[in-house]
Amino acid sequence: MIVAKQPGKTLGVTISDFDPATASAADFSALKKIVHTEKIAVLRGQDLTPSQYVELGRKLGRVERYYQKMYWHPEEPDVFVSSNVPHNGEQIGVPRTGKFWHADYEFMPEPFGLTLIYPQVIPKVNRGTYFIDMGRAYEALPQRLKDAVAGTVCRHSVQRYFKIRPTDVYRPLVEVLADVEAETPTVTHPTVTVHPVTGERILYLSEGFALSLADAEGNELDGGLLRELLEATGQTDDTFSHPGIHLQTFEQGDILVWDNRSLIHRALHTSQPEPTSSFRVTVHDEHPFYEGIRV
Ligand code: 7UC
Ligand code: FE
Repeated sequence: MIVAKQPGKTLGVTISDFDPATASAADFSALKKIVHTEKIAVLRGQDLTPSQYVELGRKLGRVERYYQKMYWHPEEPDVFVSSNVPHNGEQIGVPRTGKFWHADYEFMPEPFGLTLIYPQVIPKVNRGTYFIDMGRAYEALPQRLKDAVAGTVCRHSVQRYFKIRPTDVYRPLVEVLADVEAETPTVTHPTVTVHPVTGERILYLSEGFALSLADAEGNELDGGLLRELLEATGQTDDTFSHPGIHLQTFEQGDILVWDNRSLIHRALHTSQPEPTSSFRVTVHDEHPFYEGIRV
């Protein structure tokens, strides 16, 4: 495999010769290893149909289909569609997804290790996705904050970024919120998780989905600590100039594969509306999401 660092970037590599149709089992393992260590692999020059794309996901592990139908690709339910570009004259998937810091499925009991994004229609002005490596972010915390989070847990929910469904029109928000809590009850994960492959400690929380921290006995901690952690890791920086923030750009034919255990991400803010569409496939690899996870 031809693997190259990205000039001027501290995160991610590009792979210019990965052909999913001919890659061996050893190549798929090597790719996963690269994702676990380099955090982002950009597979260049890809030209896959939605079903070939899902096939690529299956070569990496067990594909997780998004729990809400309104995101599904009409022909391939294992493809999550983020799009504001009509498909055969109709809305396909959901527009403006992920415009907040999060890890995918952070609000679920068992998140998946790998996220793949295959941009289809790429904006000309605002292209790219922001990432923060929360393993490095943990490492960089002052000792005082490392001590404060030791042994704590974090509660996560999709509630603030749940997208109103067409069937929610005219319903009271309180009922929609009750639906969200019934379908995706608030989950608890350790605030600091251990990566099953690299052994890194990761500060597993985001501005979008983290609700609160609690001590080992389940007593909720003062909200100030969560606020401080979000700030220290760059998640409250609306100029996106915090040193921990990495902007990953892409071109037509790129597929991004990233480590959803270590990275949080956020769709780029678009100053003007532009056509944009991307296909996502998500995969559980052969390792637990974090060491000691109860499944
Ligand atoms: O519409 C969205 O921003 C999707 C988000 C609520 N969930 C994506 C995920 O995989 O966690
Ligand atoms: Fe996402």
